[in-house]
Amino acid sequence: MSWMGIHQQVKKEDFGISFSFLSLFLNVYFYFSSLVDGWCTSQLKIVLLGGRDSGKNAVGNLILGKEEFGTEERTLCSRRIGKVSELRVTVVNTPGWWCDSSAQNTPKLVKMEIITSVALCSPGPHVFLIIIKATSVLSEKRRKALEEHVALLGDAVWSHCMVVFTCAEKYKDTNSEEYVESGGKALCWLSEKCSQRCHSVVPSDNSQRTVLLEKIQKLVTENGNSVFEMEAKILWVNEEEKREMEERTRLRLKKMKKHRSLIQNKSKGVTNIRIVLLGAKGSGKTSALNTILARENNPKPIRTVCCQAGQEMVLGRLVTVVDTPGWWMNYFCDESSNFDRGELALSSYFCPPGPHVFLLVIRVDRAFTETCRRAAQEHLDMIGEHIWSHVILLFSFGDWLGDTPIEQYIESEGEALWWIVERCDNKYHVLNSKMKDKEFQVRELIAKIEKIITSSDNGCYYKLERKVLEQLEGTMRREKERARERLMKKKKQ
Ligand SMILES: Nc1nc2c(ncn2[C@@H]2O[C@H](COP(=O)(O)OP(=O)(O)OP(=O)(O)O)[C@@H](O)[C@H]2O)c(=O)[nH]1
Ligand SMILES: [Mg+2]
Repeated sequence: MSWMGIHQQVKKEDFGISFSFLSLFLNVYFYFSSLVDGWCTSQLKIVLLGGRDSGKNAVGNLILGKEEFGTEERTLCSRRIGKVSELRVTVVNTPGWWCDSSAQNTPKLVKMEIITSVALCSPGPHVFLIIIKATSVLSEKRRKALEEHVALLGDAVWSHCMVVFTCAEKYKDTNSEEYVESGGKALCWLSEKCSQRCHSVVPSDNSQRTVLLEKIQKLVTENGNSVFEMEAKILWVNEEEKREMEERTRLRLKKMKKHRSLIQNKSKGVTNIRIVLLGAKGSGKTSALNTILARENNPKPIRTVCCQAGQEMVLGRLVTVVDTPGWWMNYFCDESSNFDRGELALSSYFCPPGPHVFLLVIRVDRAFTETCRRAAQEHLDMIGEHIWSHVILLFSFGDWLGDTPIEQYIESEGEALWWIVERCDNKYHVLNSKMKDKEFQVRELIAKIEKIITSSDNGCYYKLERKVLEQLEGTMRREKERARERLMKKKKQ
């Protein structure tokens, strides 16, 4: 098989789970590919870095001159190879981070992929393009997030970096110097870090490709055609962590497959299901309620302040879902307001005689840190001691995972998430509230809930205690009374 034949085969590939055979194949490929690269001087290897929605896909497409990268969110690197004049160009796109989010809050999966991008350009990339949306302000917080994510590749990376501003057609006459000048301290810092190598493009305008490639070529020449060589230890540790994560993922997938077949066999006719949604603020609770009850999602969601119950017939069952105000992701129980704590404690009473399950909503597009874990544990413990046997983890933002199995996210995240998965007896489900056809996701969730209900003789719901209810109701009534009095007083004044 010719070398080009091999290149054609790997031309379009997303690199996620590389189980043993694939891993072996890739290693052999990279080895030989690096030999070939040594002989061939007309090579250009580019890695795209940047926050989410910064325009990485569009810049990749502009460089390669065709629609090679899709617009959907991804957790994995994707590599495309194309020919530009006599140059063989490799472009590796990396998953982006949330612009305001520190590296600590970025899922481990994404961080591992950013490092993997270098391995996908063996023997190393010539250039890293840092993509920034020209219209977004690079605040100090965003600058710091960018610095932390680029730092994953080691200090030496900066001499291979160039900033690319992506802008709309109407700004095509604004050049990069103007962006830097008007962008404040943070952008000046970035420009300096990249030795003033900045360029602005309108990605939809193909005529801008040549100038962009010339700028890239200039950087390559300045670096004496050398490629970026990452510290071997970083790559090695990353490879090792990935290998271990893949092995754990394989085992978990096997276990869950067995589990799923048991669910299908066990399902019995349940006519009434009661659910309480719990989770951090903005985790996707209200969207989950709408998805489960087959309601339209509000295009401009508003924060849930008080508990609210919704009820619909879903797949032949009467389903009640209680939405709750959440806790701040990094706040422990004593830092939450009395009001929020009261609402959480009362949530079960919105679906008498008590919920069959609590769905603990966790976003998969964020890291699940030890602080998140402690916050969740403390708030759930506050609701009730015996709550845990009724908790199912509901992973929201399933669309962000793309084709990556949730098991890979779980296994990459580490101890804090493993603890909570274990605490919920490995009961979890993924929800993608942005998907058009959501029925199959709900069907599977209901099957999982029914398995919990039918596995116990007494219908197995979380029973409410009259005494606690009376106490809580009394407290809430007194608070409301005081609030009313204060309002009257204010009106009089
Ligand atoms: N892409 C994506 N976005 C989602 C998903 N679920 C929720 N969102 C978005 O996340 C944001 C917060 O969602 P909500 O459902 O309002 O979250 P919440 O937990 O009810 O928030 P609070 O009521 O403020 O605690 C909204 O902008 C949703 O559109 C999902 O599965 N995928
Ligand atoms: Mg809400």
